[in-house]
Amino acid sequence: TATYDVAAVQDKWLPVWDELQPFRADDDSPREKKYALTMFPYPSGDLHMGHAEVTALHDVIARYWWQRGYEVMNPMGWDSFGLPAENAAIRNDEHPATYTYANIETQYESFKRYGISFDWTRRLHTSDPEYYRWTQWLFLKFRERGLAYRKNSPVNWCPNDQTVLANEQVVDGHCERCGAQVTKRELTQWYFKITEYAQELLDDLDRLEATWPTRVVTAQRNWIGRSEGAHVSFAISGREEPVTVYTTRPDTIFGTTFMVVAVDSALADELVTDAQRPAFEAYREEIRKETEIERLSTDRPKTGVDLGVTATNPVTGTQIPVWATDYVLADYGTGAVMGVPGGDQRDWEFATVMGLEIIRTTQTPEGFDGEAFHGEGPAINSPAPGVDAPLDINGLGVAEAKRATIDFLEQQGTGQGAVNFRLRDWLLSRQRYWGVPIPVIHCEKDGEVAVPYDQLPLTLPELRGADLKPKGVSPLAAASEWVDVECPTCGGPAKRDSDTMDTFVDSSWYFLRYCSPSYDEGPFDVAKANAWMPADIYVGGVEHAVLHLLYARFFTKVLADMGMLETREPFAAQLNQGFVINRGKKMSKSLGNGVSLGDQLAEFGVDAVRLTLVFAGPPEDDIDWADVSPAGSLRFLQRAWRLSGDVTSAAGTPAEGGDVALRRVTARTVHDAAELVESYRFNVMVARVMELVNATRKAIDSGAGPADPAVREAAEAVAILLSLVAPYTAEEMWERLGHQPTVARAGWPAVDPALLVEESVTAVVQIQGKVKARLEVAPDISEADLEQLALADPGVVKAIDGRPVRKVIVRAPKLVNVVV
Ligand code: ANZ
Repeated sequence: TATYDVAAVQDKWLPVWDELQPFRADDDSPREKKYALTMFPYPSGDLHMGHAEVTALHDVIARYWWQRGYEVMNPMGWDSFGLPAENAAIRNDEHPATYTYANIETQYESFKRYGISFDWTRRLHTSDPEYYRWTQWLFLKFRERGLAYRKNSPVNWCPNDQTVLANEQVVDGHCERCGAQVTKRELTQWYFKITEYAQELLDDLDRLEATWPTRVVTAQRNWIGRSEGAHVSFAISGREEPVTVYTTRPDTIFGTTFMVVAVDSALADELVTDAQRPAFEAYREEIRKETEIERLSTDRPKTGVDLGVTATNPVTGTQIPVWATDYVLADYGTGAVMGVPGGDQRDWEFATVMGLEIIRTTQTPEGFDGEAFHGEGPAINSPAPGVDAPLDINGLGVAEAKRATIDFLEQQGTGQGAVNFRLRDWLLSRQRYWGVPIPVIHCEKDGEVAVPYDQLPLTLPELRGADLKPKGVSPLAAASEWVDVECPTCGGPAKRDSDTMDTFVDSSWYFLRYCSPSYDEGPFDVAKANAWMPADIYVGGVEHAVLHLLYARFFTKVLADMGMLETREPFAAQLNQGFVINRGKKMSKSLGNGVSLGDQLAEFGVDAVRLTLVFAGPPEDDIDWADVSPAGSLRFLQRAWRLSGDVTSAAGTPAEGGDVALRRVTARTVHDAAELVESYRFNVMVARVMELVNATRKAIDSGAGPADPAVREAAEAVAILLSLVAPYTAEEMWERLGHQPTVARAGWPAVDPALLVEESVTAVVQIQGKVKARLEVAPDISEADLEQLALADPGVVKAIDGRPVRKVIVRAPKLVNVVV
């Protein structure tokens, strides 16, 4: 018997597919469009197991859509600016482009061989001037809309990468890229005003909930962090202007026994009295050495300094002390907090350490023996017994008490209901070379001047090796020939902005560029983008739950407001794959448990590796390479392939009249496979194909025989279903079954619905637990249909005898229990 030569089959089909280009998406096709998007890689090294997994999973969906008759756009490109290339360039004394484009070529060849159905005519690289020209264009448009601006503020600084980081790039106080502890610096930097879209970014998550992974939606909600409360003004002794605090609990105003201000805020510096200044400055020096995690840590003793002034509680008129502390953050809310030890644990600890008064304003539940209480309960001490105050909220629940307090403050003119977001504006400047130059010129006379649109792209100067060493300012600042320019407005001497953009800017719109990748009148052809967008599926890693996905959503909304996009959300549905691990652990050099994709492909072939990744389990789960069997996958593929050689009926033979039992299995498998793919249960789909292979083998060897047309029908179905996962094997089978390439566009097998109706099953109808009727029903009857049938049955109607039905319990297809 012939053997299945994996390498030969790969070598055979690759050039044929290259020639046929079966996955080229036609913008003008009359078919319904589907946009299958997967996260594009950084070009660092060759592809690894992670890439192999995510693209194998993603390809199941893209290839399925082609088979179902859609026009599918499945593009791929490279997120090719960024630090790895720059660091490699410093190490190797070369230009970052060398490393970048060499790796892109390597990955491109690997992707091709790996057989993913990408439309390579749409390939893009974010580091190409043709691409970043439009990143610069978008930046300038955002700036015109007031959505890109510069400000001076304390920023996150990575001392290792020598660059600032967005809040989103700081993970537990460390640089998300290199792991170094992040410090703070005061710098003037560019920001995108993503906060302007905070409410919409939050609201639209409600609609994404049905089609996005829950953990992504939750992570975004938490990151945006909306809270509702009030701004409350406190008059300050010896100062004209009051200080406003932000609180989520205005109802606790009667329990406010002090005010705390962020020690590193301008406000604290302004408020402190001369007498307290030395103590204040000493304390501030101490705090400046701390990291944000230390500051927010709940298990450190609270610290602070009395600023020497007092504030007046607007409701009670009480004078309270004003302190500076590190547990209040300068850039959240107003940087000042009304201290309520009874309701906030940090305030409780602070009051305890400093000897400040504690007044509970919410009734604690029976047996409560904790400290601060922030649960539900009626307001108490609001005002305290015997105290005369213009507001009385005693007895009200938290929500009513909040509302009543806000109403009062608003009438009194000392406060206002307010909404606050945790989300900050997106800091986008980076002090690195290998990124998009910010197209702005700074002129002493004219200030910030945009580089004229007709001068875009503003390309990077040629720097290499040691020129790129991090020095705290961008390497571009030292490239004087590039940096020193004439002001476009006055012609006088001016300097280019020497920072480059965060690479997340590049990836916030690449999915739009794919829709018209060589368009040169704008970032994308509006009509084409509207025809393809939103992407119907976005497959990628959950590590992007916040950063990339939030930024891309923000860009989409701004572009919609610019009239360039109809959709306000870029990704209609999303799937996150798990990790490929080995022996229970993440693959890493130090553990020596890495699995080389190249080795696996060489040993078992592309299809066996792809099949293994898809078959291992639900896509969201981690895959432990120690628990799976690419050798077993290969054996299965050989079994499937062998079927195609055994079929003896001619191609085109109608299957009618063939073995009905096998035809039923085929029909059921094809029918279920569609549902399984659409619900991302790819592993179950593969299992079903395996069963179909077994059934076909049995029919050939000991049943209908190789000439039965049902056998051909089954083998062809196997080839088409396998084309979603194992394209080489499927193509080879298809050819051996007498067809022209490519199986990838053969079309989904037609299913005769009559073959899906199985013999009926008996459903029992009980009333008060007693059997009153038996019904013959289809095995896949729905609960609703079964209930309706049961209640309409004459025997059942008679037994109910007009009594009201209190409850119907349906267990389709076997049981209906009626309670009257
Ligand atoms: C009084 C109060 C009483 C508070 C109470 C809570 C409970 P979220 O929900 O995250 O928005 N806060 C306000 N600004 C702050 C800052 N810059 N740094 C640290 N804490 C700050 O949190 C809002 C609450 O966090 C506010 O409500 C304030 O404390 C505190 F029983 O005010 B609250």
